[in-house]
Amino acid sequence: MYTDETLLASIKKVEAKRAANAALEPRRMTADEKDQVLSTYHPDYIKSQFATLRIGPNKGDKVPLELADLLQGRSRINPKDVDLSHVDYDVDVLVIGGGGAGASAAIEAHNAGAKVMVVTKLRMGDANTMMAEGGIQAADKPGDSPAIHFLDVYGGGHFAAKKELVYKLVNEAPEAIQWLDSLGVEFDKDKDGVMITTHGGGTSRKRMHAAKDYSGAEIMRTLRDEVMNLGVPVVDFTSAIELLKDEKGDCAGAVLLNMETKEVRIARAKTVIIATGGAGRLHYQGFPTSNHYGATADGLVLAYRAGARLLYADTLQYHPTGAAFPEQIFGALVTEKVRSLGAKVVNCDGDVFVHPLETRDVEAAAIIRECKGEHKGITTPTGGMGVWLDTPMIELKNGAGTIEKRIPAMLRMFAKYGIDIRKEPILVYPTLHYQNGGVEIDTNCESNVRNLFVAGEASGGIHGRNRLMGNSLLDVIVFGRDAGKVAAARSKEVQVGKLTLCHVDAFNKERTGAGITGGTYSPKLLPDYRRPDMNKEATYEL
Ligand code: MEZ
Repeated sequence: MYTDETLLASIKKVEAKRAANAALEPRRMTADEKDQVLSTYHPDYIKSQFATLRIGPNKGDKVPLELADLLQGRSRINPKDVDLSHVDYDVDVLVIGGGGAGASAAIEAHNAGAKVMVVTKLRMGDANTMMAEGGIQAADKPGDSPAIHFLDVYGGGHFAAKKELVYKLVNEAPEAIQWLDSLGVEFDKDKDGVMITTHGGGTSRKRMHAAKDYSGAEIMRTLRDEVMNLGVPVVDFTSAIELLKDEKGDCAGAVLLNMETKEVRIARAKTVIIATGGAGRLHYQGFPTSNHYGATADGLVLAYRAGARLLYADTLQYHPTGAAFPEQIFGALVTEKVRSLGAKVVNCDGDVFVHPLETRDVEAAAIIRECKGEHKGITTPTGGMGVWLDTPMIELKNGAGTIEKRIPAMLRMFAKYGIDIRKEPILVYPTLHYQNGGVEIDTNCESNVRNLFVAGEASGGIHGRNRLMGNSLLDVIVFGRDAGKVAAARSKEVQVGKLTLCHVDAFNKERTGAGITGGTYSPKLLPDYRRPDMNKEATYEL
């Protein structure tokens, strides 16, 4: 509920201009204008927030400060204390991560006849896929094509994506939708059974398929059921803390840590798939996040220490519309679908200052500029910043009942705090949403470490330097499935040699050589929200 006088006065201005704003077709920014707003206001351009890596395969590259700490951090194990002669799990394909990519990989690897095991530090489905709201892209309607989808992805990513990965993403998208439909995902359909599709930021065609505004939960529910129905073993509350190699230098499993008992277990595997998701819980630059609790960049750390190269680990996605108020949902995702359905962002005077569907990096930077540069933002009752997202425009444009029908989760999220988004605008500000880069992969999802595959948000190269809405749910399905199939096929020809942790010793040596001592234990595993003055017993280092 809004009670603050200044907010109420600003809302009056928004209401007065609503009808005119709803009818307005704001112009798109030129390429130069986009460059200008990005370089001045996007957090990725704040040089002081990045460090140069001193060791590892990406030595010399810049990454966010918090990530540099983890990538160059201390292993949680001392290799000489780990007994590699006792193997607890022996499988063909070890999938690390229980989100959309991990589940898709496990299903396909199992279907290809491999002995698969999923290990996840929380529970199956506790992942960013579950949190995804607005939808999944696929060019499967007349007037659209994978070629047009390719242009949108490639341009939206600033022409930096690996073209062969984009090619695969867009070409396999229609089949990914059919696969999900056949597994039982309840996509929004019209009365004739045709899937309803909408625009997202930077899409030139309406190709966003959705299950209301809980598309990710619907997809994850279905995938999780399939994993369970197939009887794929899932070891939960257990994290991978180092990868294992064999004496040939190929990936050969992982050291696992039971998060409850702190017991260490050895999983030998012919192939490993990292599907550990993103990094929002590292709260880069102090941003709140829309991410799941487990999003702490663990896969990047595991792979990096084993010698895998990262690509574009310096580019993050700040979703333009995180909730800025009330405090209880600070940083939570306000899906882009709200803007797809017709809501626009407006400033404290009720003026539209940006097209609502610019690509995410541009839209987010424009909102930050409006608040910090133009001083036309709104100070929230708790002292934060935001602009209005004028949600009542949706029903002006599409008729009463649209919000309840198409974005019921948004309606409920704000209703809990006495805000009726059908009648009142909401306060939004960018929130840390996605890791655009990650471990570099080829079209087989393989990293430069043999038999180490990566799928989903932990991989890098598919989206270039900026991802478009709805291409993440797509990427976890397309690349997750393929990683499962390829890893299963590869496992048939792999003979695992003697297990080693020599790469961890080598990494430790490199740290010492670079003068890095002490430092953070990594992978991080879980965020730490305890106050700095609290007694922080070291939790997971051994
Ligand atoms: O792809 C996404 O990140 C997505 C669909 C988010 C959203 O705004 O709903």
